[in-house]
Amino acid sequence: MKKLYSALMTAFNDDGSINEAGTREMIRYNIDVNKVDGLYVGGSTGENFNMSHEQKEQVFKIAIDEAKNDVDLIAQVGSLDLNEAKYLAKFVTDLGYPHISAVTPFYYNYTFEQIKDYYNEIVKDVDNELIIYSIPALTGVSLSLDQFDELFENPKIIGIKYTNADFFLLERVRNRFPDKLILSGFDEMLLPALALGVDGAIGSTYNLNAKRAKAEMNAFDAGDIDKARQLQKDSNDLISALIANDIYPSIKLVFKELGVNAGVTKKPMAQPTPEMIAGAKKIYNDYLK
Ligand code: SI3
Repeated sequence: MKKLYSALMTAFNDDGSINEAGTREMIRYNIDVNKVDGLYVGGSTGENFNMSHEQKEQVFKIAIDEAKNDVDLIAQVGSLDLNEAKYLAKFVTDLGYPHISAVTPFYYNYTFEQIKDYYNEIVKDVDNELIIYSIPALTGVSLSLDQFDELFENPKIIGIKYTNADFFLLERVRNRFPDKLILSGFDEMLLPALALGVDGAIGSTYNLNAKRAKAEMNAFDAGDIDKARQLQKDSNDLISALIANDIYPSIKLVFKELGVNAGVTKKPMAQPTPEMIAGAKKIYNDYLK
């Protein structure tokens, strides 16, 4: 059974502090209404890389406290500060997170040996399993098939969150590592990723669009490719509109239309403008009502 995860957003107040009530509302909405299989906590969509260390801890605590054992939880602990990544890996493991994930270290053009050392260090002292978060478009780090192979020599490294439009590599990865967990990260490319055999998907737009994405997965599994294509087209109309209106603040604004207080994004992310608010209302009316 393929799994669908929402990449959890963080609700912020205007001053950049965390809006705990709003963050809890989004978690509940994902579990009770969207009926997702899991949440990816502390990822790009959660604005992890905008946050202080204390805020990261706060979000990890809120998410597991609210979600309890209702859904699977993956905590993204990767950080340019390896000591922080190791600390957070232990912190979330102690909180009870069943999986951890870590973005490839970026900015300094690390060598593969350094990247490998980063992953092995993160998992070394924790009794947990790690999913590599590969997102070359934002990190500038592309891992090759052989490099994934080397990382998988560590048995605690169990999979990849594959946010990459390179489908040649995805096919190679899927077939070289049939037992590894491969989760697709680009919501607008879910169908081709399903065709190549991913085990599920993690994404930002599933916060709003999980039911359609689940229906697409089910149609795909049932062999109804025409239906799956139509559902992907409908999803992509929504995703295109969200991207055109600035995706993260817009998802939060659409949440508001759904009666969920999702707060705002944290600066320097864009703050809502009257045009953006009007755009989000239109997106809700056109694609989600
Ligand atoms: O870490 C995360 O929050 C994600 O799951 C990111 C996810 O891959 C999203 N990528 C980014 C950069 O936000 C996608 O869900 C993406 O927003 C969506 O496919 C629209 O392009």
